[in-house]
Amino acid sequence: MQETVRVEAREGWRRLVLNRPERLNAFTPAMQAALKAALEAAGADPSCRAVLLTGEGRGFCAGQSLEQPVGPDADLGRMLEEGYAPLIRALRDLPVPVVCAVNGVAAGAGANLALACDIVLAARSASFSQAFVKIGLIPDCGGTFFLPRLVGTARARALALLGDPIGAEQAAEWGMIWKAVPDEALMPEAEAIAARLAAGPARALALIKSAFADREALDAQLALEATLQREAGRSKDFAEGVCAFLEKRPPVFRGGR
Ligand code: T3D
Repeated sequence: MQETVRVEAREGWRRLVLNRPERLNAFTPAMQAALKAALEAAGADPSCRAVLLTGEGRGFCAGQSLEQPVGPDADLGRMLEEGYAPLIRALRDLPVPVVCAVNGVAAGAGANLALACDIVLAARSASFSQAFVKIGLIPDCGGTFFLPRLVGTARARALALLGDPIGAEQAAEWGMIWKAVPDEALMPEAEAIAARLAAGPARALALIKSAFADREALDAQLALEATLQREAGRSKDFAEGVCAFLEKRPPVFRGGR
């Protein structure tokens, strides 16, 4: 069976590669669990002093895998509490820095996974989108925590409410990411940063991460996202959004609360 997350050991650091390229690395529960386990294993290995996260193929990550229509009993709040929130916490709590090399489209949970990392570089051809609203959902995976802090509330609200993609250069201009680089420079630059961090003062790097963590606020926002997503996930608009994606047509949202 194909490994959904490939782990490659380097001198003092690890490269983690999301590996479902035929689905633009969209998240299945197995991939979520594999990424969390890979992060925890990296954190438990004293010889691993930095992590580089990227995606296989032309995409970084297209968010939650949408492969079948959703039934009325789906509890998205529970899926966040048990799946994505522990993953985001594992990333933020990792005592080593995580560099993210966004190699292509980063949508929904994929965009917010990238924003949860410590240093984010993106290829110029990459894009970021809070695609959730296009299927009748709210941003999750900490997006409502990270986005306003990175780009301010005016831009965060428009990105979340419209779900439009923005390119890597715009994302860098807005302060959403560290920098956009030419496509061919992405991996060499990201690897050089990971190697540099791996050779850095490990304790200080861990303490710098802690200083920025704002953990209580993140936990509160993850809990709020789960509550709101539970409600959004019960809506007919969500069911229609997923059907429309699967049928490759625009959704027809009918609203109603
Ligand atoms: O459920 C819960 O737990 C709640 C949590 C939700 C978290 C979320 O992430 S919600 C958001 C989910 N993601 C999306 O809504 C994005 C869906 N994908 C797209 O809108 C587009 O694919 C992209 C804009 C990302 C890229 O467009 P494009 O034109 O470059 O590629 P494409 O042709 O649409 O996709 C290529 C293939 O990947 C295609 O398969 P095919 O037709 O070649 O067999 C497409 O169906 C597949 N794919 C893309 N995204 C997903 C996916 N398959 C499953 N799940 C996906 N999310």
